[in-house]
Amino acid sequence: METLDELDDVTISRAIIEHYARDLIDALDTEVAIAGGGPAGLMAGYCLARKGIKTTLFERKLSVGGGMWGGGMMFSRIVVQDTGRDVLSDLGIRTEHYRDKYWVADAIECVSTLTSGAVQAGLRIFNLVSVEDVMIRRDEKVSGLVINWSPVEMASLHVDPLTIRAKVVIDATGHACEVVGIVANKVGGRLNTESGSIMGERSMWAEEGERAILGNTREVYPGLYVAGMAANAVYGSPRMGAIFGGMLISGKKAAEMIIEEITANE
Ligand code: 48F
Repeated sequence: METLDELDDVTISRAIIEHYARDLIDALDTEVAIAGGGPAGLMAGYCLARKGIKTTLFERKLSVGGGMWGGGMMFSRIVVQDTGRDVLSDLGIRTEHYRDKYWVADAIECVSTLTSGAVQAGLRIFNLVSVEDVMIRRDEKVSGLVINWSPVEMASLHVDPLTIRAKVVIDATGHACEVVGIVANKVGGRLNTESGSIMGERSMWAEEGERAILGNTREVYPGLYVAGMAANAVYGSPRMGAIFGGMLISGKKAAEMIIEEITANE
């Protein structure tokens, strides 16, 4: 009969603490820091990591995936158009043709495969961590993120945060566009929008939302890019429901712009 090796509980604890602390210390200086692990943040992280750019993603919740798990109203299927389908196919995610330009994919397969691809490409993800502030220096450029444990935030505990330095930050926090909100409110900076401040998300209109999202994916403040639903919220474009091609392509576009910027500055 097979016997299990003797296990020491404290060795297990030591392994967990040492490895996590090692990885967090390594992440203190990162090239790109992403707030939010929904489809846009994960896709951006995947594309950056694949190019060998040191990228760290912070997700408030226990699980990454954001609004993708639940498809539309908890029917866990998502819809993409042809371009979105190409992105899913590149990741090895299966799609079924519905009709015309519409393709359907299993939301669970999308989140799990995208997450696995991103982590294996080198993206470092810290879940249960909330971004609560940004680091700003005299040049008025966002130069990092201020983070804390989500349970600290949830319990409103008076615990000071820690800081991550980054060359570039991406706000991929979805509808709430939290990082851009922090810059607008606390830094008082003028954003690269028509009004100089957050324009606010508009009501559901899939076609217009999908059309606008790529143009809205850009550097909204020095050092701070915005991707995914946050981009449409910042630039005053509509939400679009359970059609996800725009989210994925927005994450990819943010990554491409940042790769260009980092490469040009090397
Ligand atoms: O909301 P979310 O999925 O944003 P997305 O990637 O995709 C939007 C779609 O899911 C959907 C849609 C499709 O048409 O409109 O809504 O743009 O993912 C955002 C993630 O960011 C996390 C949040 O928990 C979620 O998983 N998040 C939000 N604020 C913070 C954060 C924060 N301050 N710190 C860390 N994570």
